[in-house]
Amino acid sequence: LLESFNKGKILREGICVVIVGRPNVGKSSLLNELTGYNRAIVTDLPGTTRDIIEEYINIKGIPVRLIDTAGIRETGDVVEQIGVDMAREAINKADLVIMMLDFSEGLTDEDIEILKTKTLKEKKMIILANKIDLVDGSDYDKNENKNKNSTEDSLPDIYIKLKELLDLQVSNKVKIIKTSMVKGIGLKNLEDEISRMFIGGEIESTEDAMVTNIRHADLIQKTLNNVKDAISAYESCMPLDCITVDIRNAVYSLGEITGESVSEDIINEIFSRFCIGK
Ligand SMILES: Nc1nc2c(ncn2[C@@H]2O[C@H](COP(=O)(O)OP(=O)(O)OP(=O)(O)O)[C@@H](O)[C@H]2O)c(=O)[nH]1
Ligand SMILES: [Mg+2]
Repeated sequence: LLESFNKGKILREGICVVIVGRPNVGKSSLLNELTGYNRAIVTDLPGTTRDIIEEYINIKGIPVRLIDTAGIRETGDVVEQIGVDMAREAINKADLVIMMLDFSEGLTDEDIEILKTKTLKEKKMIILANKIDLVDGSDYDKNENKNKNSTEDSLPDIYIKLKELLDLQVSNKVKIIKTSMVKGIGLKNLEDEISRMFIGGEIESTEDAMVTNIRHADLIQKTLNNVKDAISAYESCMPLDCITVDIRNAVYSLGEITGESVSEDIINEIFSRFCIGK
């Protein structure tokens, strides 16, 4: 029950997903694909997005605050520079960073600069190798279905370079997915991966109960501790009176969750059977 709390918190409060990358890789196209309409301006001019664009969407039951950012690069343009600073700042509030690359151009120095961003290291990250449709002879369609979760095989060069860049521990946390925004490839994989990362896959409607309230989670933890204390007191042959204190606390904690005030009468009733004083 307690384990369901994290999942419950995510389903209730949602997560913040920030899309970053150098200009023109397809970040705004991703935002548009995920929201289902042309929310952001998309052009073939690098530096199109200059502001932060936010939309609320739902990914497999998870409420997602999706943030599209300005392409990160060195720029002399004052307005664009403000956008780039905002993009870097947005990383701080992300629960998940989607780092987008243009696969047809490989891993560039600008990509590497972004990947070296300090704040990125502490974040959960998915790397999207986008524009897979532009790559010659790529049998991406077949691969996506056949090789649903393992995209590394088909991205050897980028993957090896990325492994070098990100230390091993981080690279284990990082997933690479091939995508094409113009052909709508890889979006399902992306959604599956997000749901796997945060709630461990599908939401099961058959789950008995789910704790979504932090006070309840605390009270369940308290109850568990009290019960464990009672058991260890019993095992170490403590007097029954001592065990009673722990059990009574456990009952009180549970009562606070259900809203039932556990009256002295109930306590008396329970403990009279043990023939001990309360
Ligand atoms: N062939 C191909 N073109 C794509 C793909 N995704 C995006 N594009 C094109 O790439 C160009 C840039 O797309 P955007 O979505 O504006 O890129 P961005 O990363 O938001 O760019 P900035 O806002 O400048 O940082 C547009 O012409 C898109 O149509 C893709 O998967 N394949
Ligand atoms: Mg954009």
